[in-house]
Amino acid sequence: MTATEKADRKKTRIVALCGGVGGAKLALGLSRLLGSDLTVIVNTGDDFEHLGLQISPDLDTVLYTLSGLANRELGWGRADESWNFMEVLRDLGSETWFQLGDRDLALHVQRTHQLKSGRSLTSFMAEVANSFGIAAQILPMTDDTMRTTVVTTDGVMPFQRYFVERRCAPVVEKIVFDGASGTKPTAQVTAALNDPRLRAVVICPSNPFLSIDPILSVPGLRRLIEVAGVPVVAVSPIIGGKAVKGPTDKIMAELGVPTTSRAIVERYGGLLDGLVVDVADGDEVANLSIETHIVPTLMKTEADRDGLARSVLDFVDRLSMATGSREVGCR
Ligand code: FO1
Repeated sequence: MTATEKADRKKTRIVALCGGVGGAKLALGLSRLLGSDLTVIVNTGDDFEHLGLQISPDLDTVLYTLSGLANRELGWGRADESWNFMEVLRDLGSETWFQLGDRDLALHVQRTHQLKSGRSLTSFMAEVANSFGIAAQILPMTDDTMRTTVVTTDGVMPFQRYFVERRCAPVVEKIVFDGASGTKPTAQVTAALNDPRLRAVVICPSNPFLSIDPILSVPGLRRLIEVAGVPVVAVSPIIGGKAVKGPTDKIMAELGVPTTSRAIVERYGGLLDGLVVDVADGDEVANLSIETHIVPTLMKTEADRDGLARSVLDFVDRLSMATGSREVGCR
């Protein structure tokens, strides 16, 4: 075997599944360690058309985070933003419940134009990521349309109306992924999960119900992970019985699910080989049926993000060595 063939066989590549803010922080840490060896598959169930524009909030959060352009205070959108467009919209009496900054706006206008011209979301995001200097691949979970819809005690509402306009206040009864059965994984998603150099699949600490479930609802995508033959690990979004940010714990309570890391494992239903859990929840995950890695998971600083990413990679490699790559992941 030549040196090039040997290098090609090395398992270097990580696929991360990711939603918005929380997940993107770990994706950033992973991207700093892995560069082009990282592929991030991102939820597009939150996407919607607003003011005639195609908005892809989670893709854009990952894009801005990995390029260092993210607005850290807001958790979404761009840093150094101005809001002239919104001010004029307000003066004109238009809807302003969903804030679009001037710099951010350019991305939505360009995406809308390109998609209308027949370009795929995957191809558009690849070009933008490249122009932003991102080495990792950022892939929409599908190029087809799936829309997260929230059934609440106040009625059925599209995701962004529930999340942004209503600030997650309505009580959730059910979450539905409209159009899921008509979607398929893209060629790029399939290739990333079939890649012989795949080292592991990492589920970022995103909301399992709102951000990861839509990804796993793309028909065939979950199966691609199951047969990949590599460790599959999740980082729990729960710290000390609470979600760090966002409505994860509120939604879990409303759906009658305990806000525990154990419940996260049950949610992923047999997909996981390992769970990364915060030190505050170490006792709670004793006797879990899968391996656990108990470390601080709160990511406040760059050092936290890098440290957690490094720790997750150590964990997946430990799992690979312990189980043998032929057994791990062959569910
Ligand atoms: N989140 C908000 O809470 N309020 C907003 O006005 C808002 C605008 C917005 C614009 C572009 C974008 O890419 C994201 C935006 N988000 C906003 C965040 C986003 O809607 C949610 O955080 C995600 O969908 C959940 O992951």
